[in-house]
Amino acid sequence: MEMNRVPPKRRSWAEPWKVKVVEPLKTTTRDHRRKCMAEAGYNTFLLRSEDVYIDLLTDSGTSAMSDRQWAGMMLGDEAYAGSRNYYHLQEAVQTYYGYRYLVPTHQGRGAEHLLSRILIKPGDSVPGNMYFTTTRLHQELAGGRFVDCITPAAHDPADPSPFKGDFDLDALERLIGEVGAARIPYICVGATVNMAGGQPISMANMRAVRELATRHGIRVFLDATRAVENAYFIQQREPGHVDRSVASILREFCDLSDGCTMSGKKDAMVNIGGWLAMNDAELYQEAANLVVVYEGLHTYGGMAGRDMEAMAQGIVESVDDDHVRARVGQVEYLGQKLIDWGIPIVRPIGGHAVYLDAKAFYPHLPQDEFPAQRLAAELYLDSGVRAMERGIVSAGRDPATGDHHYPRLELVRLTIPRRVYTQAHMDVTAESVAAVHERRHEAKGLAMVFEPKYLRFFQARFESKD
Ligand code: PLI
Repeated sequence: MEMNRVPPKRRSWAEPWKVKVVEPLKTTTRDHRRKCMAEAGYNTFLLRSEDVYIDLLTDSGTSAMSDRQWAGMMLGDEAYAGSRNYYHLQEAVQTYYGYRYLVPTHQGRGAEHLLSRILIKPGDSVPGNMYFTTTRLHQELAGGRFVDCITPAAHDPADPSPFKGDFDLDALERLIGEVGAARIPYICVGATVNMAGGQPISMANMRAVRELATRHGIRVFLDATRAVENAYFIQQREPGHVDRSVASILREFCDLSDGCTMSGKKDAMVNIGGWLAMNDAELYQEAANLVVVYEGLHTYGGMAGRDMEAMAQGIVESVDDDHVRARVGQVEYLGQKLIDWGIPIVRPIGGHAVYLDAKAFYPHLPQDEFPAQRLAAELYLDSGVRAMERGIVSAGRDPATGDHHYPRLELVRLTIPRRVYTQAHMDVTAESVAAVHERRHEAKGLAMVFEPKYLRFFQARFESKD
């Protein structure tokens, strides 16, 4: 007899794009992966990508460009000076981010370098809502000291607060009281906060930071790398914003800052590019002069004309509500699956990645035996899925004492590139994480046998303790 099927109440969303070009993936054997991992010194950054099946190392420069972005590549005006594409990019930044002046750079850290060199004097303190690796290094290389002023909730992977990227305003006030506003060149606001698990900062908190900064005469600079995803979380979670577009939230958010550094390789979905932007004319003059020394002329800053065109188009696409919903929705899909299976991840689920809690996976491993580094290696060995350590190795050493920083968060990041993988890839990834979780009691620690001086996580090598 025919069953009377009732359609499900829940209505699914689907990606607002269809596939036009595909890139074949290769599967590998466990034996091959074991050899590759040993050669890579247990560091997923040192694997060859052709030995990787599903690449969740990063969402940086790895997203899929649209047909319109690729068409833009053909419109590259490769003039040394005054390229038409520069003016398109300037217009996109002014429209969607709202800053008056634009200095293109080859990627985000190029912008961080310029900003740090211009604003930071030796002995200065730079408060932020948790460190980011390259950002803090450039602050330190300029003679500054990064001071973490993020809300304490950010350090607890199980805390479900909706805005774990918020500043602890008391900590910020305390710092100003201790060192004086004159020794704080700017407040560095990350949105979303990568090292906290892709967690957003609320509009209300950003507004409070702005007010506090204005009161003390301090600048506010945004790390806008994933500010679109941050705007989406504000729309979804913060009262009063649900009926607004992501684009209008982004604009209001950026208007609370004096400028930004930006890696275009994330939200803006290009393979390379970034920028520094600001509203202050004098600061712009300095940056436009310094960029010539380190990146290229102020109308290309290390980018080809075609890359600027692709980025201008990518910005327009990035703020589309359907796009952001599907993008963050895919991350949510993977994260929810892992939560349902009892696997410890950072809560709430982040915007660009799901973060496995390696301390909870491997409580038998001390942090200086690199549990997250081991977990990322185990995942690759199991299935060829590549993830990234975001724990003690990424945190590096305290320049004052030379000791490891011991971050409370010891994480492995499963980072989802935009418009690249399907729901089936998420299923395969989740099943591999579950298999590694089942074998968690067998995991052994690692010893670091090579440690580069700067940003050691990229190139450090390890040996297994078994
Ligand atoms: O990789 P860059 O130089 O284009 O951007 C540096 C950078 C700055 N801020 C933030 C929040 C980042 O996430 C960032 C780069 N992130 C990378 C490469 C990542 O894998 O997360």
